[in-house]
Amino acid sequence: MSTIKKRNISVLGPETFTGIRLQEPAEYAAGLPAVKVALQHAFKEMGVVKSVNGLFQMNQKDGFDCPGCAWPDPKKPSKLGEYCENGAKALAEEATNKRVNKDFFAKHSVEELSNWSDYQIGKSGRLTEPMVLKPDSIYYEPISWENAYELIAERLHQLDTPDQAVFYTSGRSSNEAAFLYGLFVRAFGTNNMPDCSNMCHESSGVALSETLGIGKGSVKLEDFDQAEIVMVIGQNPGTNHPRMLSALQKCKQNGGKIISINPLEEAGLIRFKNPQEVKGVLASGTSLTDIHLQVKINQDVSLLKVIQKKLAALDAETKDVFDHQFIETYTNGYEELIKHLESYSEKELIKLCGVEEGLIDEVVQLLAKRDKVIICWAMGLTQHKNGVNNIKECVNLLLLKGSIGKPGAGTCPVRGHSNVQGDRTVGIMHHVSPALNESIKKTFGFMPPDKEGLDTVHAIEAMNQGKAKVFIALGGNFLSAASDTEYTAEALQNCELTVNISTKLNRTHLVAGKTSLILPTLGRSELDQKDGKPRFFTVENSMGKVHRSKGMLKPASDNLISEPEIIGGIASVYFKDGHPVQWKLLSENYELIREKIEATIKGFEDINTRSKGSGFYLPNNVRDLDFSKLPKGKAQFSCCDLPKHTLKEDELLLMTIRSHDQFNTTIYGLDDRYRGIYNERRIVLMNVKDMNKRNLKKFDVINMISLYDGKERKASRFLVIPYSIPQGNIAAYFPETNVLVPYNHYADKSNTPISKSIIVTLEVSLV
Ligand SMILES: Nc1nc2c(c(=O)[nH]1)N[C@H]1C(S)=C(S)[C@@H](COP(=O)(O)OP(=O)(O)OC[C@H]3O[C@@H](n4cnc5c(=O)[nH]c(N)nc54)[C@H](O)[C@@H]3O)O[C@H]1N2
Ligand SMILES: Nc1nc2c(c(=O)[nH]1)N[C@H]1C(S)=C(S)[C@@H](COP(=O)(O)OP(=O)(O)OC[C@H]3O[C@@H](n4cnc5c(=O)[nH]c(N)nc54)[C@H](O)[C@@H]3O)O[C@H]1N2
Ligand SMILES: [Mo]
Repeated sequence: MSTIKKRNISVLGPETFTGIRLQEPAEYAAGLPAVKVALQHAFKEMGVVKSVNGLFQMNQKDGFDCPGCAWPDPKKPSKLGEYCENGAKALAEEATNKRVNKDFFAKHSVEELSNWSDYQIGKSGRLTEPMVLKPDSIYYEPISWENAYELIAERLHQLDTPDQAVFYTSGRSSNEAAFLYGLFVRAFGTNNMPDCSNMCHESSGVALSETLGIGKGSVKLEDFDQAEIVMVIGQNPGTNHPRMLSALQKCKQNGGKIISINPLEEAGLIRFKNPQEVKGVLASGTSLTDIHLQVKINQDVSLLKVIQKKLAALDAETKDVFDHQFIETYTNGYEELIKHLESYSEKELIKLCGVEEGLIDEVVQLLAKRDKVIICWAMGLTQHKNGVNNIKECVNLLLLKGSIGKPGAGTCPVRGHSNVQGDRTVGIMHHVSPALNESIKKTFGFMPPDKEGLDTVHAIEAMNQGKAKVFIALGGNFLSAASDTEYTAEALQNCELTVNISTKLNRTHLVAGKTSLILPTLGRSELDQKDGKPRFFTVENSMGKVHRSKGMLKPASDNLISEPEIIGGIASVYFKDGHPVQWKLLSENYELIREKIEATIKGFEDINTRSKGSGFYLPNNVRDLDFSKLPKGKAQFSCCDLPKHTLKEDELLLMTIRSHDQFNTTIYGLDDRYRGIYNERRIVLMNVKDMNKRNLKKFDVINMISLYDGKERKASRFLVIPYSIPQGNIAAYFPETNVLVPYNHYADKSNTPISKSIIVTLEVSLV
């Protein structure tokens, strides 16, 4: 356990075991157990009445958007409730009846709390009032909202330049809150806006922008009904996007095929028992995956190249495997791609990806005859050194098949946080957009800075080196989500001030700056009123549709303020009267914020009306087959190199993944039901051959060590579990393993930490 001098804080928390139980991995997702577990979590945290009320409002037209993932709602939400097991857990976590108030903080110092597990910390309850942790103190104490704003304004004014402040955003915030936040940060004078996307789908954004001209996906939910093939690559929807299984089920029922590409055979992709159908709960359910390709970690490019090579060979004979008319009309770089593919040996590629050739041939046969293909992906592709190329290779395949911009086909990066995409659309980004700057100048009368800001990895570095001194976070748990936990801890602890606008207590509040503020805010599900009138806000789902979300549950405390109003509070105290934007006025009137979004950002015309009901789609050039902004006005094929991994004999490639009982750094429970792992998070999944090679037995305790740039990082005490995973690969949960991810090891172009391909060695733990 590591500590700091001033406050004796445990950065990593306890490394104790909780009592593992193993079962066979599940053979289907959802069904009755999911309903049971969902209700158990809900009833335990919220009681029966609130659970029933809350769950029936979630994802309904006049209700609130699920605080979990960003999967879109169907046109007709199910009357039985349009939520999944993990949505119910997300709601239970937010709407819990437990409270973290001033008495709690008077009783427990940050030193004590830092020795609690993340699970315990999260389960303490909802934050209820603003709190301050003063330098040299180890107890948070209450502070008034006004004094908190004054303190922030004072510290911001004390900086030598605005670039000494960092403004993080997690993707739960509404469009209104995110827009106002971005506006304030720019008015303050910096583009230092790292956000959770930097650790998430940034690679998708970069790859899709460069190849197709928009950093978002192209499919709509309806496309799954018509798709002939859905490829699910590097994504675990059964756990992380359970409502996606209904879309896959529809695809299957309409005769579609599902191909999964994943080092693990995730139970959620094997068979699905739809809890929203009576027969789904009782009968045997729908089998989902037709072919599973157990690719080695980070060898998707090799696999996708073999598939394309084999398709190209067939096409050379028949000329009807690729969509030549589409390629001719809409794409650039086809000949180069074919030549590039020819330069690789099929045998070599097959060996690299580790997939049986027979299975690859089956996939090739399926793809050869069909052109309505959707490719879905998530973190299994983005969080690698070559994350951007992984996605470009998917785009290559879709372009070859003409599977873009037509019904039943296209790109589907499955987003993480429920409004991460919206936050980006309304201006949360560290890059400079000259068009947005001009637009802000026109609408608000000030010119935003034109210097590139810091993204997540560079913000950590700047804070660690003392170049940034104030850290403000709109949501999230920066310490635990970011890479290199101990380095990030130093970074945060170096800051003069850290501020977290949060709903729940988390480790970032404990591993804090010299002065630290916790500003509690309303959750998604809670009633947000002004002068007795309920307000709503808007969010954008994973498929680019903007719609309303209106909370209805009683807020956790009377002293909670909405995110826009907190931002307005900070901004109005910071600027006093010396700024053209009427911060306070704007922050209280969401309708006015929406009018300003409409005036500043394309595609939001008439948002106040159009966001009603099921909402409206934002413009998407790929859906219109308009590639005019790209070189030669065409979609781009890419020639991607293979990833370079030169693993030594004793080294393994580690992917850090989510269990079924967590939302990022929020730990709902200790079970990973689909993988058959119960009551333990400190585990490492390993191939039996790799275990034998090292003389390891089930439940042996090991440490993982990563060595990068001469620096050794260690994650201690994990139980070995034999599992079906390719040789040379291991898997363990994040955030426990984030300590192993070097802060300076990230993807080319997107700067996303390489959380899915960490080179490690193992040692037997002696404690
Ligand atoms: N319940 C719940 N829902 C969530 C979240 C949560 O934590 N809990 N998190 C939300 C967020 S922010 C996000 S970004 C998404 C994350 O959703 P996912 O991306 O599904 O989450 P991970 O657990 O990171 O899973 C990555 C999957 O990729 C596979 N994988 C890893 N490396 C590779 C590789 O090299 N190649 C291939 N082909 N596969 C690989 C892993 O085996 C795993 O199945 O979910 C969102 N929804
Ligand atoms: N090793 C490894 N690291 C990873 C990943 C990985 O796969 N492996 N995944 C990465 C990914 S994809 C992501 S997106 C990041 C996630 O990074 P973050 O978004 O920073 O982390 P979360 O755990 O989602 O944040 C949880 C906290 O958000 C606050 N919160 C919840 N709801 C609200 C709300 O409505 N408003 C406000 N203001 N606060 C709220 C609560 O206080 C809660 O404690 O982690 C990344 N880190
Ligand atoms: Mo994410």
